[in-house]
Order: sequence, then structure tokens, then C-alpha cells
Amino acid sequence: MKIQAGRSVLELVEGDIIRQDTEAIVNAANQSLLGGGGVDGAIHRAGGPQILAECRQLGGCPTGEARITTGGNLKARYVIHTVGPVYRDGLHREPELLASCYRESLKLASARGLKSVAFPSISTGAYGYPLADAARIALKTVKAYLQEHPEIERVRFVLFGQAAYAAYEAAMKEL
Ligand code: AR6
Repeated sequence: MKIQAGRSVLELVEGDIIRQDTEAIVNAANQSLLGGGGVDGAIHRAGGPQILAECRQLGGCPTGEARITTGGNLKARYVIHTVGPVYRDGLHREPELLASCYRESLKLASARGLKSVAFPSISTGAYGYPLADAARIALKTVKAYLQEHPEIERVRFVLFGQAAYAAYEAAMKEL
């Protein structure tokens, strides 16, 4: 499914983030930026040691912020690493921190002149963010950014499995 956001396209696909040919893919990292499971593990496995070597130089990343490295052996030229909130009860700034991840990642893409970015569903795996809530925040935040920043032509959400895709599709229909 896809919609227009200003002059840009916002689209949903079911698939694997590491296979995307967008200029950047986004990693759902942790504050150490030194790797982990889920998306993070898949990106470092497929991208090779170059990404980790660059991450070591960055000295970590606070929750809600983002950092950029090259893409190593991936198709994508860059990896944008962002740290989502660990979900507790929704009352500990989780919504604003999650929105900040998407915004800060896109700001880095804009600053580098990148035209296409693929995101996974940040915080909805190991970090436990309820999928429906996360989907609404993710799409609303990215749509608003694109409406102000036509320099990014395409944002693709790459949803892992049918349940994640369905949640984002439902949220997109409500936008
Ligand atoms: N492509 C796209 N989506 C994926 C893939 C993939 N290859 N693999 C998993 N997902 P998670 P988080 C989905 O746990 O919740 C790591 O250990 C997954 O189904 O990767 O932000 C980090 O180092 C889920 O919907 O990220 C951190 O410690 C979504 O991606 C921690 O996990 C996010 O799941 C971050 O947790």
C-alpha cells in the first residue's frame, strides 16, 4: 500500500530490511550501537564488519536520537542507526521518543541529500512497543516530515511478517 505525502511517496511493504535498495536503511539499534538481535543483528550480519567499525567510533547514541554510517556490503549506501524507547506503560515519554527516532533519522537523510529511506518498525520487537500504537506514531511522524521536506522522495516501511504489515496498513488507512 502507498500514499502521497506532499510530493513524496510513503509506502508499506512486507519484507526484510536488509534487502532494500533505498539509499539508506534504518537500524533499530540500542544505545551502545555495538549490535544486538532482530533488525540490528541482521544488518550487521549482512553489512559486514565495516559498519561495526564505524559504530565504535561514534561512542553510542541516546534514545530518540540517530547516527549514520556507511552501508558496508549492503545494497543501501548508508545505515541510519536510531535507538527506540523500551516500552514500559506508555507514560514514560515513549510516544515522543519513538516519534523523535523517525524525525531524527529523516533529518540525517535530508542533511546527506538522500532521496530514499527504508525503516523497520522501531521498538516493536525486543523493546515491546505495542504494534498498533507504534504504527500510528511512525506513519503520522513520517508523513508530517515528508510534507515539509520534499527532498526525500520516498520512505518505505519494511514490515516483518503479516501481523506487522496489517497493523501498519490499518494505521495508514486512518491517516
Ligand atoms: N527486517 C525488517 N524487520 C525486521 C527484521 C528484518 N530483517 N527482523 C526483525 N524485524 P527489533 P527493537 C522486525 O527487536 O524492538 C536489538 O537487539 C521485528 O519483527 O529488531 O527496536 C537491538 O540491538 C519488529 O517488528 O528492534 C536493541 O537492543 C521490528 O523489526 C533492540 O533489539 C523491531 O524489532 C531493539 O529493539
